[in-house]
Amino acid sequence: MAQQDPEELLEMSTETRELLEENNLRPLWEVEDDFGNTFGDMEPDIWKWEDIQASIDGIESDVPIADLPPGFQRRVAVPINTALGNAISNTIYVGVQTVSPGETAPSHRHGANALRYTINGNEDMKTVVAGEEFPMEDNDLVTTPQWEWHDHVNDSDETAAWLDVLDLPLVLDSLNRKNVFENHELERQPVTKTQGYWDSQYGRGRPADEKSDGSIPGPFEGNREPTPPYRFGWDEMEESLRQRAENDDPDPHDGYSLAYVNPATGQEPLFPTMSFRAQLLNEGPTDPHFHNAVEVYFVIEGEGATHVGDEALEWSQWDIFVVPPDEIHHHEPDGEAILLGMTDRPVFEAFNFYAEAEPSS
Ligand code: 1HN
Repeated sequence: MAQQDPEELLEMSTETRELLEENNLRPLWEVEDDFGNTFGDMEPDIWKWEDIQASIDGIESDVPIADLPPGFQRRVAVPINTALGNAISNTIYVGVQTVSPGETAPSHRHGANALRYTINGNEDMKTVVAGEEFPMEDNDLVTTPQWEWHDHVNDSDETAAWLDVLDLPLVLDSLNRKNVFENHELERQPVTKTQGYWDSQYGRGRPADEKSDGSIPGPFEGNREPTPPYRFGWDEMEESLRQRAENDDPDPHDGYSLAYVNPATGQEPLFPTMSFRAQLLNEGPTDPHFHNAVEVYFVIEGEGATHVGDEALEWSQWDIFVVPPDEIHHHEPDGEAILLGMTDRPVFEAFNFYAEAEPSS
């Protein structure tokens, strides 16, 4: 970044320069492009499921969760964008986690927002969030909002695998804060709600009891995060996607796209920091565009390629890939495909800083 141009150095007397240096001051023209840490340019990249699978199988057979160092016990393979060195992007983290039959990933809570997107699940694999057991069936998405206790309990006879998504690099790297963290005193938090409780608070029917002062209480009775604990069952999401494909016009860039809305607001984004969409692509290539937000994709089903600049990321089921900011990209499904699209766009929108455009041809 900002190199010190000898001519710029000439603009100040040695005396002035020393004076500034002694007082920890610098002239703006020497720092204007370099106000702090910068990340290397993120590269487009893809992690193929067969490689991820081999890796998670390997660590599953080598490392029982109980053998992980106390403190933070999760068995996860984490895609690393080599240009960054610690995660897939500088805002969104993804990892692939496994829990073997009979294992528990112990209860803890933290400041970062998280969600699970189930790859290999079943009704006896449960992620317990805020007192409720949420079954993790294939393609279900379950939120773990900030500071809610969560543990993962596999009462089935099959290994479960899912995608973890957190806004962790945003907290740790971009904002340079700690992910405030606490372990529960118990391995499994007490289950204090019946299954479906959080849906009774945030689903289509909601508490309506009037209080003595005439007001109707808000549904949220736990911590006051902006996003509730919630399970988006895949059956309903897929049905809505198919309805869109039957009746609506596709978006030129995203195909038939369905937002996971925040149940508290009925709108995107699901978290203040991350937005999620299921995208059905079945009408040939999408139109190229670019934007300043990052996009991370997980392939729910189908095959195809996403062209990013000069590169073609060729994907099939359960691959994970990343489209860096400002890169011109478009999708080219081979027949029908469904992608889970994840983006930090809400962070840009909060600053009124989001921009997208189509390339001038
Ligand atoms: C976490 O809490 C989980 O609860 C998974 O399953 C991955 C990565 C970084 C920090 C916290 C989980 C995580 C994580």
